[in-house]
Amino acid sequence: MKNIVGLFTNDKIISISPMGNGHINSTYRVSLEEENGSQYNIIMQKINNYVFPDVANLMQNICSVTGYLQNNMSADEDIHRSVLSVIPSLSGKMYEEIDGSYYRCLVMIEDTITYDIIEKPQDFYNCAAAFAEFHKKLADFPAHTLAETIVNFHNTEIRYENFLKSVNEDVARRAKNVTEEIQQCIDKNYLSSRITSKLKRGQIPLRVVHNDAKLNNILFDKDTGKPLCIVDLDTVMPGAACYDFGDMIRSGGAGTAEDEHNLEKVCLNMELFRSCAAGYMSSGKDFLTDEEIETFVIAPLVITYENALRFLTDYLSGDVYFGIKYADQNLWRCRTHLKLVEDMEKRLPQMREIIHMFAGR
Ligand code: GN1
Ligand code: MG
Repeated sequence: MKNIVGLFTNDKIISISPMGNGHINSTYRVSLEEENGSQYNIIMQKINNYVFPDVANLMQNICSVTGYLQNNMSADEDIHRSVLSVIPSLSGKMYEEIDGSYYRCLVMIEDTITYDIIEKPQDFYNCAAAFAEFHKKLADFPAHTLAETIVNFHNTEIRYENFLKSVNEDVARRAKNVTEEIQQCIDKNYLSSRITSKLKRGQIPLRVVHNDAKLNNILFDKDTGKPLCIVDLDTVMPGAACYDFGDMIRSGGAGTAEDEHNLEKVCLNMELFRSCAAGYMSSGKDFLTDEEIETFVIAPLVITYENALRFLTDYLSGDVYFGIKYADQNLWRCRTHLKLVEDMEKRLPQMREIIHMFAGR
C-alpha cells in the first residue's frame, strides 16, 4: 500500500487505516507528515474495477463536475470543504493503475460526520436540501456530456430483465429458498417503466444525477451540523432528478437498517418523508418542471423496487456485486426493500399530496 501512496505524494507516511462502509470501493485514511513536521490526512481509494470497468471516464465525470462546482461557488462556501477535490498523482494523473488495480487520492475534509441512519427528521431535511442544491447548481451543466459509467444504472426495466436471468440461471442454487421474494419482484414489475419511459420520450429533462443519494454520502460539519459536501461521486451520470429523491427515501425513509430483520419495523415514516420532501423542494421548486414533480411521487417506489431486484439478483448470483458481512445479507436487504415498497403503495395518495404541497404546485 505504501508504494501506491508514494505515487501520489513524497510526504512521509505515518499510518494507513481502512475507513467508511461503502459496499463498492475500498477506502483508506492515509496520515502523512510534511517535511516541516506538520501532519495531515488524505483519502486513498482502490476503485472497484468490476463495478466500474471504465475508470478513465469515471474520473473524467468526477473532475468535470467538481471543477464546474468549484468554478460556480457562492462566496460563503469554502472551496476545500464544500466540494470533493481529487489529488492528482505526482505524474499528473487523476488515478494510477498498478497491476490491474486502480487507485485515486482525495482531499480529506476534516471535522465532519456522516450518518448511516437518520437520527432526527431535521437531518433528512438537510440531506435532501443538499442534494437539491447539488442538482440546482448543476442545472446548466450539459448532462449529456457525462459518460454513462455504469450503463443502464437506473434502467429499472433492464434491472428486471437481469433479475429474471438470475432466476433462470440460478447459479448459486438458491432460487428454491426464495420463491416468495421472486414472486413479489415479478408482481411489482409494473413499476419498472414509470420513469424510464418519461426520460425516453423526453417528457422530463436529462439532469446531472448523483445516483447514490444516501444520507451517508453527505459530510455534515461537526460543529454546525450543516451539510457540507456531497461525496461518492462515482455514479454521477446523466439521468432523472427524481432518481436521487427516490434513493433518499429508499435508504432513509424507513429509519431502519438496510438489512433490518424485523420487517414489522420497515415502513415509510411519514414524518421522515415530509422532511425529505420539504428539504428537497426548498430549492427543487425553483427548477423542477411540473412533469418532473409528478415523478417524485413514484420514484421512491421505483428506486426501492429497483434495489430489491438488484439485491435478489446478487443473492441468486452468489453475492458477486454487493459486499456482504454474513451469508443471507443480500436476501435481507431485498426483503426490507420489498416490504418498504408494499408499504409505500398504500401511502401513495398521501405521498403525492405532500410532494405537491412542498413544491407549491
Ligand atoms: C451501493 O457502496 P454504496 O453503499 O455507496 C450501490 C448503490 C446501491 C447501494 C445499496 C455503484 O452503494 O447503487 O443503492 O450500494 N452502488 C453501486 O446500499 O452499485
Ligand atoms: Mg457510498
